[in-house]
Amino acid sequence: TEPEIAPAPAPARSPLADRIVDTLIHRIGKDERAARKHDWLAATILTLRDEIIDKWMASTRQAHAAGAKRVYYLSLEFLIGRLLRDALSNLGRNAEVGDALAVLGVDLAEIEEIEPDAALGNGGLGRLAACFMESMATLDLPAYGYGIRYVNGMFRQRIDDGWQVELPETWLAHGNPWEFERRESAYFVGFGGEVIGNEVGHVHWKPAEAVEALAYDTPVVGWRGKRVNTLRLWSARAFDPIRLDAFNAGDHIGALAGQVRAESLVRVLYPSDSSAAGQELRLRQEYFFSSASIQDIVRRHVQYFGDIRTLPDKAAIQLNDTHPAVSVAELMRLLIDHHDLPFDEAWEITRKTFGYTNHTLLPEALESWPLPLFERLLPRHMQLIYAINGRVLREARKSDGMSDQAVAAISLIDENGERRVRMANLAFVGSHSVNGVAALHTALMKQTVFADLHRLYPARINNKTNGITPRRWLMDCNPGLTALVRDAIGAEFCDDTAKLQSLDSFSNDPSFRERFSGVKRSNKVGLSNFIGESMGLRLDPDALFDVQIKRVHEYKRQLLNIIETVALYDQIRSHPEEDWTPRVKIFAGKAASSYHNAKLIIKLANDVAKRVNSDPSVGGLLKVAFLPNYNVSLAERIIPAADLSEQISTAGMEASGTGNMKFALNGALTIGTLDGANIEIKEHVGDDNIVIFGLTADEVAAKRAGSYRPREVIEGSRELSQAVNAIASGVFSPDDPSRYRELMNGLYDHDWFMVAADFDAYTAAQRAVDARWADQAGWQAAAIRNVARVGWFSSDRTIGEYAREIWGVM
Ligand code: 26M
Repeated sequence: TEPEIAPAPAPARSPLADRIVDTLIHRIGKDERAARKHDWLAATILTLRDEIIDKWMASTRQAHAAGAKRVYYLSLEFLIGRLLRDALSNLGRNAEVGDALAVLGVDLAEIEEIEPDAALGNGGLGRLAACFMESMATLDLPAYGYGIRYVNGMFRQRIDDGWQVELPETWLAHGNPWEFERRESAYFVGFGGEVIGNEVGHVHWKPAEAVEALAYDTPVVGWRGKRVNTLRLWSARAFDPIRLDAFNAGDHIGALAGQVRAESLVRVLYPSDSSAAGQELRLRQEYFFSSASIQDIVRRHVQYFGDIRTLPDKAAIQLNDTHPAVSVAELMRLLIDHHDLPFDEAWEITRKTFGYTNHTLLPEALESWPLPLFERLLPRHMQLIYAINGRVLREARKSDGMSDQAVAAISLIDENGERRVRMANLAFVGSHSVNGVAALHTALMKQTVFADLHRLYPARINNKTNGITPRRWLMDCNPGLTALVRDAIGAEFCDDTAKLQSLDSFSNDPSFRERFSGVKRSNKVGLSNFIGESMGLRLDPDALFDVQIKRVHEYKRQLLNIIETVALYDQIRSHPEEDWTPRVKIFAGKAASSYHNAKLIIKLANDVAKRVNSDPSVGGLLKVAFLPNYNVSLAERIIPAADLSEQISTAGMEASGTGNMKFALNGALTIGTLDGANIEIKEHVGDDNIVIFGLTADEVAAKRAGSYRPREVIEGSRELSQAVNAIASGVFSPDDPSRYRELMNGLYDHDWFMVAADFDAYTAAQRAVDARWADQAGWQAAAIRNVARVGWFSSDRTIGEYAREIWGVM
């Protein structure tokens, strides 16, 4: 008989484990045996939060004692994702907390996985704000983020029979252990009503309605826990939550109407990243959060420094796109109506305080509000905007060579047709700095949308190329690669990604290349298992993983990728004898709920996937996967497993892109156009380590201005016409053969996004990718060089530039 083996004694509980259990009992109200995963998650976060609070208070005290200038980042979106892993790793507590939980029989990775993904943003702009918050804490800058605490953030996407279905996401369902409700920080925000008094005497705005803005603070932990900053999100409540007179008179619903109206302000994030909504509720959201934030900033300044006139020395307010642009008028109102400053002085303070970042040149995304709506909702701000406009237009008329047309383009009021307030012009004239987010984008700002404003204020536009935080987008999402890099070049890159450069020479080291491709392979196995379990699709981890994940928009050209996939499918079937590179085409992304073509493109990707994946004649050579519900957490899973990064927007249309940077940092090669930050990525990684194709921005502009005939282009390309015809005639939609007829007709007739014009160059580039893949040593070397050479795209570098060149805080 076998000797009996005594069970190993349970390892002693660490003080940390004891604290987690204590939190579980006393703050969650559960004992160990009753606790479920969510309870352990909350107990872990609350325990960690207690430690963060000490650093948080120290950071606040330090800024106060130093009389430091503070940075305020105003954004209607913060796409922060999950926070636990990020906080643990920035505090260097990953292993310790993992061990403590293991002793309690809890798997840290498992509870990390059930933390809700805070999706208070649409895409690039919101994620940038989140990366910036982390980098500002890392660089030890006293900074506050201001935004809205949406009850429903970005919708959850379900794919039903290939179609996108939008469901509400309830990220607060289990409560939010990260946040602190600040009952003491509440502000009155008014709407409507009338302005009393005149320009000469004392002016007073008497709003018809008001809500109370209530602050919720989330700590933002910088790398190595050096500093903890605050993300302050506003919620709304009625002043009288219930009108007792109405209630007692029997009007039970009417008594609650104020509360319902207030809550509607923070109910949902507008789920569009490409077209201005134009609805009254959106303007109300913008003003609500701008007013609360500016009041808070002004209150803090006066409390700390006593004199409102020193505001620009002690506060830099950055406007994340035009969504908070009404802040310019709100600060003017507070300075003039509440602090009794003369207009000129108020204007100087305002301009010195604000900076504005533009994120898109798409005309349909430029915000403007019908003048009657603006005037009804914000009558005092409308007066101030007229006064500002008068000043600016007088300046414009005085300057040499300004045509009437140029003056009209500078005006804050669009007089073409229905009169509208132009928020970009307001943000521009109200700021001392206006920046674009990549070199090409900034150049185009000067040439197009802001050409006349640029002539009037030639020193104002500047570039700040975007960046990404290497903590979340390398160290946390790709521990395998991080460990490998650390073994090779030491840990210095963790504090300064420029140090990744030393990895460059390892691209020539066969044994390193072997280990590097081993890490990539194991990430691909991980993703394959996830896709297998979640959608029942089996993938070959040795195939080339070709990935396009981003919001679905015509200018991002998922359609180009899908048509190329169809053409490839065709080729593989016609020439089965050829030596095809096994590929997995991975797509993910959400479409704005009202964006018809974007939703149809999602359906098409799913229809193509269905057909291709079930066709035995392509063997295992081609698979197509559309992963539902793209969000930050899914990106963290997919990016480390990618071989090829699709960045194929029509040149001149993607302001920067930031996914492009995340993929390169994780060792994927880019196939892309000369657009946005792709151009700068190419300059950093070198022409041999990126695959560039297609029209340049200038060529696109010239084609659009000239006589571009897409029909001729399509008919002149056998591969393209076959693929387009197949889609148009219902090969992929036998249940509804005309489903894609209109979509394909759009290519023949206008092709605004130059899908046809770039198709041949794109397929040629894809076949060049195949050839490179066949040379695995060469491929891995190029991938390693990407990792080594894109350290510059850290948001620490970006924020350093903002701090020195715009905010004056470093
Ligand atoms: C506006 C009005 C009403 C409702 C929604 C909007 C709106 C919301 C988000 C408009 C645009 C929005 O986002 C634009 C955006 O995400 N731009 C992206 O910004 C990134 C960060 O700078 C860049 O990398 C991307 O290229 C750019 O598309």
